[in-house]
Amino acid sequence: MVINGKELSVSLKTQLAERVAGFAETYGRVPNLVVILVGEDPGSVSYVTGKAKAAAEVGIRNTTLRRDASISEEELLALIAELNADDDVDGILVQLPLPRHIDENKVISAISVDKDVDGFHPLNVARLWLKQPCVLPCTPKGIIKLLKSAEIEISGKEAVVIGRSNIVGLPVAKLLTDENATVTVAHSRTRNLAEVTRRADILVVAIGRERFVTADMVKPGAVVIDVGVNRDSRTGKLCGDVDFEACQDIASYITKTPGGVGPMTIACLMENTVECFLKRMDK
Ligand code: L34
Repeated sequence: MVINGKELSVSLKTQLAERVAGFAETYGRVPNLVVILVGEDPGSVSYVTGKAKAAAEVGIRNTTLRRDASISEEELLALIAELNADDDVDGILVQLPLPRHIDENKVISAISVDKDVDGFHPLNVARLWLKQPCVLPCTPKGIIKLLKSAEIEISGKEAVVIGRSNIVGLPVAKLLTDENATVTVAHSRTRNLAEVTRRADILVVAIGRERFVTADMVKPGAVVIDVGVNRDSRTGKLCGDVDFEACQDIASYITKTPGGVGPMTIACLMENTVECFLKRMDK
């Protein structure tokens, strides 16, 4: 069975739109999300466009600020400081990756933790690991929602995450642990990777290599969540980290790229923006 992330994202956005519809009357304004895009990376341009479109659908005000790849770290930090100080801004997102001359950690830390809709700020990361209320990173949050929507039991299951990034691999491993899965984080130095992944009842793949996961790596009946969004080197079309054609008959549930995790990332960003807005209105 294919878990349809596109469909679930539509229903999540529809529910959010219904809530946001009352905000102008209750709070005098709607949530305001500012996205900063540095450079012209085609993937980033496409994702940021998707975010603007979703914001419009939900009724969230959105501005995308495009800056040249040559922007200095200092200029970018100054822009963030300005947005931090702007009371009309509820969420600030700096699309990653950034050009190499800019220190991503410095930029993420500069965003006010109350406006950190990505959940990437060190304080939000700490809160996540301490199980304190926090903004959850969008992709891991979307993955848990996908699993729950398909009524997949997580508790007690063997979960294997391939990839150990701060954005996906590590936080999704933490969320799966909190759902009482037994979690293994595999990565480029893992020995006998196929042996490890074949143990997985739930396999989450976030490495960014096209069709990296082949049929022999998947246990029959496993749930396979493909986080990858790659350009197929042969056809130029989007494809995931999982060889979907080969794995779909082995897995019990599987996501597809496009139409899987990506749209859920964006829907969860909308939810996080609403959460940050409401928390700011409360203060
Ligand atoms: N700051 N940087 C920051 N926050 C994020 O949450 C992200 N991410 C990742 C890259 N950098 C970021 C995203 O937005 C990945 N990502 C993302 C978002 C959306 C989609 C994919 C990745 C998505 O919508 N994918 C569609 C296809 C889009 C297309 O046609 O290009 C899909 O169906 O998979």
